[in-house]
Amino acid sequence: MEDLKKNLIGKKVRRGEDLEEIVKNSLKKSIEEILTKNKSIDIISEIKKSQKPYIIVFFGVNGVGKTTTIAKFAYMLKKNGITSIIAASDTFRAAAQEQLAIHAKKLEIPIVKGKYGADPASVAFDAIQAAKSRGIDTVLIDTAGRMHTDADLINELKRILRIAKPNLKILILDSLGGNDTLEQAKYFENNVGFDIVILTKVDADVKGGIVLSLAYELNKPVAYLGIGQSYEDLTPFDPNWFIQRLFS
Ligand SMILES: Nc1nc2c(ncn2[C@@H]2O[C@H](COP(=O)(O)OP(=O)(O)OP(=O)(O)O)[C@@H](O)[C@H]2O)c(=O)[nH]1
Ligand SMILES: [Mg+2]
Repeated sequence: MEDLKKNLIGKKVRRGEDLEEIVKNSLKKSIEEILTKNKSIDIISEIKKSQKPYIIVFFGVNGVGKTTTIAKFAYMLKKNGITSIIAASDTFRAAAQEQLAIHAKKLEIPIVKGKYGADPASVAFDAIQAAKSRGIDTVLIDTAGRMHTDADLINELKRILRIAKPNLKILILDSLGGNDTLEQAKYFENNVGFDIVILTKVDADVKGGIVLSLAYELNKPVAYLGIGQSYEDLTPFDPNWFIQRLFS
């Protein structure tokens, strides 16, 4: 709104010019500036030029799509000629291990599992060791969903991060999460920090306004969008696509 005031008040409008169009275009420009301010890294080239293994931890609240996103991510890496190993560090939720093992099998990617209730940080550690000894490019660490009310799980996540020392921390957010989503992002930022966001379930016909709040309030880029439930359904975030959708 401040931008609009600054850019439009006092502006001369010629006869026949479409006022609505002028306001819309000014708003689009402001939104574009906000969205392009925080450049997301090119993860593929980052991995290719980094020392092996490149370690990524995925986290977020329950059910946002962490595990599914890891499978999509591993698929994307594979298509780019990058090998990965998955650490099933969600030893908390029933069947989490099996869910990830099914993906790993389908994708023909190695996985390190842990027993139900086992220490998730040591599962991550074992996966990193395996990657080192087998020359695998990336380690993708899945974690249990956690609410900010759950101090134990947050401390556990801190421990995983301390031991894994990841190159990249990815917060998974659900585009259907509504107003709570920004609060989640703030909470994770203040407690463990994160580098980029992957926003899931964008196929559910949402405008995804959270993208704008993240960029504006937290200076965090959305790097990828989840746009469905199959492996191909992970796409790099494109500000122009988002703006078009917002104004459609
Ligand atoms: N439509 C749609 N569904 C998705 C997307 N990403 C994930 N899902 C679905 O969301 C549900 C939860 O996904 P999971 O990957 O198990 O979520 P999670 O964050 O690992 O869940 P917890 O480990 O229990 O915290 C599953 O039914 C997924 O298929 C997406 O981009 N679009
Ligand atoms: Mg999961």
